[in-house]
Amino acid sequence: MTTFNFLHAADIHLDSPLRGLSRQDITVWERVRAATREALDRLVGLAIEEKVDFLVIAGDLYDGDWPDYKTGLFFVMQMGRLNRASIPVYLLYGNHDAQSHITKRLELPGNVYVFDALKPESFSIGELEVAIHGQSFRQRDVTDNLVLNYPEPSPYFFNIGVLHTGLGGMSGHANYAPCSIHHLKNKGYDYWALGHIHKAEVLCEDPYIVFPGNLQGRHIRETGPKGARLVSVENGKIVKCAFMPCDLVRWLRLPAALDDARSMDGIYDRIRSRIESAVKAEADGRLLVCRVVLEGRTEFHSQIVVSEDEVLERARAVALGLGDGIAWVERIEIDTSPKLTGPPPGPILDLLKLLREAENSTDLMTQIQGDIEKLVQKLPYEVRTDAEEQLLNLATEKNYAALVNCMVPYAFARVSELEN
Ligand SMILES: [Mn+2]
Repeated sequence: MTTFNFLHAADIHLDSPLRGLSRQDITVWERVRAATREALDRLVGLAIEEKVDFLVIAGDLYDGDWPDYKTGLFFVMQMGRLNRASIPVYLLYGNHDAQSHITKRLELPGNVYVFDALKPESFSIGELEVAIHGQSFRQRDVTDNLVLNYPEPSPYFFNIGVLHTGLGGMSGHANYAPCSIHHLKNKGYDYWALGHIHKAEVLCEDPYIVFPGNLQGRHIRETGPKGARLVSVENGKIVKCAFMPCDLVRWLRLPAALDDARSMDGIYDRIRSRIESAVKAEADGRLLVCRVVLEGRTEFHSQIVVSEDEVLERARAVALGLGDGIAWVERIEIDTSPKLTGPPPGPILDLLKLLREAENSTDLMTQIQGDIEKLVQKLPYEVRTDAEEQLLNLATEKNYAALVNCMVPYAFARVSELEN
């Protein structure tokens, strides 16, 4: 068997927006809006630089149907770069870019081989003694175990299986094309190039079963470095399966303990030092987008709760003050608790008691329902379904009792602040 190397990427979700960052965040918007494109640009650059023998894309190249042809043209342009460098690409479509789901298609250059969606298809690279097997998704919700029909391994060849799968139903991902790790192991292939799960994971090393993760984190649940796998094969054996970052924006949940803060200024100092060290440790020269989670017992708890917007903007100023394009604060999450010097005054205790009992009041619940339901119905569909906001989620789920419970700390903080 021969010696070669290849890149394995998946879940590029080209032109998908980065959630949690909006056009209003003008300071970073220009830089992040094309992040998924630039990540693909980096992947292609990496393929050329490393002189790989081929590139495998294991599904969800596109995020969904294109709004116009620009998305497709950008991909074709990148494939053209690889064509000039004589690097073939083996492309499989997943649930987000299933055959029936994408209405527009463009001519792809001759170096791009697309896996059939009706049956498994194999491509052989004779001079490398490599066989690559895969099947694209015909429609979004493939519920069959596709692996069962994948062909037997080609004898004396290095066999790669390309598959978009939820495996056995991993957290946060729809279980499309389900199969078990045993199905994959028993197939007799040397490397399983999987896609669909956005968190990078090497599930097995004999044979290699790999989710490379997505190429660019797109929201706060996709944290940390994102990229592709560079696989080196010597005499038919994998000698390296290295993670290669391709992202240009990195997401991070950043806890900041405020127990020791003596003033509001002290709180911003704390946020600054947390972001500064995170930039050093985690960003690797990329823009670090942080969700700052304020924690601990602090006498400033109430002040933080009632002036959340101001705290957010001041934290953003702190981040921007560190340097151009180094860090941005996506949001503040308040998880602090009050440091009480004594029992709260009687009226506050009465209010808390009232609020705690509120969820049992049918009258109040009916009234809240009447008010909130109308508001929620007015929201655009995407806002309602993609909400990251806890209160909005509870409102759309019609969980009004939990909604009232969420108001307790806020009401407590407001009243305590009035007291001061
Ligand atoms: Mn997918």
